[in-house]
Amino acid sequence: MAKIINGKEVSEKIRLRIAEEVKDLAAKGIVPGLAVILVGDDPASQVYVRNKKRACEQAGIYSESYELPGNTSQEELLALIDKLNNDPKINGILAQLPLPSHIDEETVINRISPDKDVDAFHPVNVGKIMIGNYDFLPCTPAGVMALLAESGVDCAGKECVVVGRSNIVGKPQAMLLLHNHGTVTICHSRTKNLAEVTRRADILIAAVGKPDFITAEMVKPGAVVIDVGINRKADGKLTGDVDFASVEPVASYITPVPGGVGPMTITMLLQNTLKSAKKANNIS
Ligand code: L34
Repeated sequence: MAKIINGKEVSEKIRLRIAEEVKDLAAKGIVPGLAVILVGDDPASQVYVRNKKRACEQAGIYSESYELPGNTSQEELLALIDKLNNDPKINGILAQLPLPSHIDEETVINRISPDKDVDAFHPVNVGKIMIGNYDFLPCTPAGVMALLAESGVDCAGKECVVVGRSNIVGKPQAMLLLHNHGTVTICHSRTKNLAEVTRRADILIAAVGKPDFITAEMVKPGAVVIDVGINRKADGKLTGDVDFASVEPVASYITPVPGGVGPMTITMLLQNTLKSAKKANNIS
């Protein structure tokens, strides 16, 4: 029987600390500000953006949200980003992904000022993470590291296997595990004998985007299993990349979906926005 890592509970704890710091800043006349841009009406993105707005409110962070129609042009979106880059009320800018197919995500990410890039997707911030001297950590991988730390799981010397190689999760996740002294393997769709590799993992991170992809046979008994996936089944229910029912009895720790990594992604966004506001005001 695995211990369930409760991402909601860990999130609440960290968000209280953030709210305290925001209050201290407010006493100095500083209010951190986040702008969230959503283009189109993808229902999942709408839920995530709503959760982000609510989390800002609860933490005392000022937020603006721009819900733009699906036919918004790239030029219009870039013009909005330029405006927000120059707005002193705004410390963080986030363009919710995925963007509609007529908009080039890389162009949009590159346009956000690295100083306000609270997603840490801009090449300048990605490069800083590679070197290990960063301002912002990407929210989802940072959320995973915070869950591990809060659960008392030490990565040093451990076999860490990341399944998935996206720019948003897999690649930066591997780098953060490496910074924490893990021995890191990244698996992907061309990996041979995947189950053999995942079975080596002391810490297994699933970020594939395929429902219930990681099954018990792929998990070493006693492994720590972190499920980054969030998939919607036909009946509308959420499920992760891990087949929770079969893996839970094998693992030592496991995160649920929902209520695992998802809330932590938002918590790390609040943390980055706070950090950005402090940096803009020369507060360490
Ligand atoms: N730019 N795009 C940008 N930054 C991000 O950090 C994201 N991501 C991912 C998608 N696109 C992005 C998110 O915000 C995924 N993501 C995200 C955020 C919040 C939640 C899940 C994914 C979340 O709140 N999850 C809840 C359940 C929500 C529900 O009911 O659908 C949970 O408990 O997992």
